[in-house]
Amino acid sequence: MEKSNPVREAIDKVVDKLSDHHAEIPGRPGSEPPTVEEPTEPRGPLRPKPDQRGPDPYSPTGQAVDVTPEERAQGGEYLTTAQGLRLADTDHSLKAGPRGPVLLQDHHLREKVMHFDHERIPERVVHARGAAAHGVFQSYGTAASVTRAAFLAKGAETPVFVRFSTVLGSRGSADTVRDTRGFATKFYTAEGVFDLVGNNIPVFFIQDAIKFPDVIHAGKPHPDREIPQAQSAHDTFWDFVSLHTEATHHTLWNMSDRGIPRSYRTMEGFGVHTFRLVDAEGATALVKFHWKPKAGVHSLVWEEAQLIGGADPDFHRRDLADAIEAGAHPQWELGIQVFPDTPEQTFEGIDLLDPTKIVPEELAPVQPVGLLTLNANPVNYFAETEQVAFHVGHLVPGIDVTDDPLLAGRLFSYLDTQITRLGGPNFGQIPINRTHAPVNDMLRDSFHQDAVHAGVAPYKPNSLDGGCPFFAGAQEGGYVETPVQVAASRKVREAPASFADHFSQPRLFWLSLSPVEREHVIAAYTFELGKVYEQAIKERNLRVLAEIDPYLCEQVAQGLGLPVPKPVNSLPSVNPSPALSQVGKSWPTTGRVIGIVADGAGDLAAVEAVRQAVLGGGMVPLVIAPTGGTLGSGDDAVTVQRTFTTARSVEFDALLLAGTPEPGRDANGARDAKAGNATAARTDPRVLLMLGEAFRHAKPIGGWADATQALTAAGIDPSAPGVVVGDNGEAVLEEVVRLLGRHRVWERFPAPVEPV
Ligand code: HDE
Repeated sequence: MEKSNPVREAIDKVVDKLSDHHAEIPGRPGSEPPTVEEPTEPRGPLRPKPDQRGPDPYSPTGQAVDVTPEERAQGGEYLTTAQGLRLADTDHSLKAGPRGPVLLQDHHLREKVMHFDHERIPERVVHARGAAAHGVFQSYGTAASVTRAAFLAKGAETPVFVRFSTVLGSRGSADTVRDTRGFATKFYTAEGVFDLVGNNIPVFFIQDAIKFPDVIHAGKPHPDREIPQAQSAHDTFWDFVSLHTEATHHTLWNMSDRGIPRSYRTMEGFGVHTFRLVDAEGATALVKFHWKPKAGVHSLVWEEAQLIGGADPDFHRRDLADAIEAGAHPQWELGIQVFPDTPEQTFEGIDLLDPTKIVPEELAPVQPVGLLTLNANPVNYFAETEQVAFHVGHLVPGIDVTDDPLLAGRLFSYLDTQITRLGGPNFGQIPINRTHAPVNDMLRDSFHQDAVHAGVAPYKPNSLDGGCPFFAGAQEGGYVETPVQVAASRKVREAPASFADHFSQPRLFWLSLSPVEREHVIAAYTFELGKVYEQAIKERNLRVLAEIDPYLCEQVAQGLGLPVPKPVNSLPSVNPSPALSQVGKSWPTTGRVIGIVADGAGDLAAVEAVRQAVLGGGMVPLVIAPTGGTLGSGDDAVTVQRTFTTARSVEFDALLLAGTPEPGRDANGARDAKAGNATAARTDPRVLLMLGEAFRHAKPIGGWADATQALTAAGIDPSAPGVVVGDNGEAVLEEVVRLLGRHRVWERFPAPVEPV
């Protein structure tokens, strides 16, 4: 009789739970190899995966519509035309004889090709490449003292749709480029849609919306050859940012590790502008919005980002979808920094209307107000991720805008751009954009009008529709603009004097980084400016760096082989904000990916125990073996997810090496020719490459039994920091997971030589 083992039982429970999700996903841990039969007769569509929930079906006027899952997906037994006519053939055009000319009367042919010809819509002019997910926002109620927004009341739960994006690249570009990331959230609140359209960097390149076309024209590829794609490492970008020095702060963030996030799940988000909150009595406060990832703020290293750009250009998109599918639902806390709404609109001397400035958290703590959980992947990329339209002007009672001149321009742009992108003013009727609040507007007609409006008087005042619809005051949940005082002044094209400070906050950011992060900044500037052709542009950028920090400037100048310029101004005196550094903290490891290199002759029971322990810890184990299929056979067989050919180190947050007890012997110590071969397989150049990269990228590496052999063959000192070798796989895993909590083995990066 089998002995009961409580640990084993606990693990089995987790695996069972995960298997529910994985059961239908070929090759995922815990899944059975699927058997897809060749269909021979009509049958219903495949059941949607549990997490494939479509957007909630609402009619254009807000009523819930009852739609079966089959109706939402491609469904039904027979192929039809768009008019519902059943079709007998879609493989051949109608012809006058098998070799004869095609007949114009073939409606199916004309309809099919016509529709295909128009499948594409213009991509977003910025933020074209993105990935999105559905989720829920649960309010803590802590913001209720400063805002009357219903979705921020205690216990409120609001459906959301979040789209992450890169800014510069086109829709088909790679995910891991150095760039700012968009973090846009649509809250389907009971009072109407609220959109928080933010970025993963808390400041922006420009202070006034009128400069947006300039900065984007400079950042996009060169107009003649349309290169480079999705990167800032080129002349026009560096030309602009060195001449328009209000861009310095944002550019410095881009050159820091923030410009290459590990995952969308490990990014912070920022509303950037200051917003105005209004409570039930009409009292106001100024706020900045922050998203704080529960998984911590983590980045790639530059070489890793570049390798992934080739090996898996969809890395971030895949990571988000996989995590959600596996049940490791990403979470962020929404937080607010609250400032008194004074006539000056400054806090501790910082101009709150200047979107190139942050307020350090040490001066104004970020107060958590609710929890965002992403729990469902889109069903259809085009219908949801591509067609979603965010707008900073989608506000709800209790949230209002300020006079930030960048925000003002955005209020125009986000409506305007949809006319070209989504083909007309009715984009709010597209399912993903529909509010969950009842709609009763007097907007009529135009392209893509879905509604059949009843009533004869879409105007006010009217008597023919009984005077309907009526107005709602604040008491009825109406949106009433805050009657803030507007300063009487002359009409000018000018910025306030405080906007002229372009260097104090870049220096603040620089000083807040750990030595390792500063070295990464230096390497990034050296790389990017190294790609610039014009000497004058490089020199001008060095002059900008001289205003931030002499060491930064010197190091980059040295890398470029150029003289070090002297600063024009004395260095601003600022206090660092330790909250801005990503190094030195420990974080949960849920959802992180652990590669396990194994082969047929190793101790498969140990491999399976480690695999289960990784799963039990809420992480994703991927077994990497010489070939696909399974390792071993029968009940003990371990499913292989990656082969030496398909795996690359960059896919994993940590790497484990399952050793063979002794080269040339099997798990029981008996001589075994196959075991000897297996050891050779683990010194395969592809495995050594994987180990070398994982080591260089400062990832935790673990191994047991004879794993030292492969480590040595890869040129890795088994006693180096973050390399864990032992006899027992599970004990090795425990230590590796502890190291992974710090994200990287920071000690492994070359020690900086910065003078104190
Ligand atoms: Fe945007 N921005 N932006 N932006 N932005 C767009 O809107 C614009 C700015 C941001 O996933 C566009 O629907 C202007 C700041 C995100 O669909 C467009 C200015 C911040 C997204 C537009 C800014 C953002 C956009 C393109 C200067 C961070 C993607 C397609 C005044 C706070 C949303 C679209 C998504 C998208 C204009 C500056 C974030 C053209 C004129 C600052 C996350 O309307």
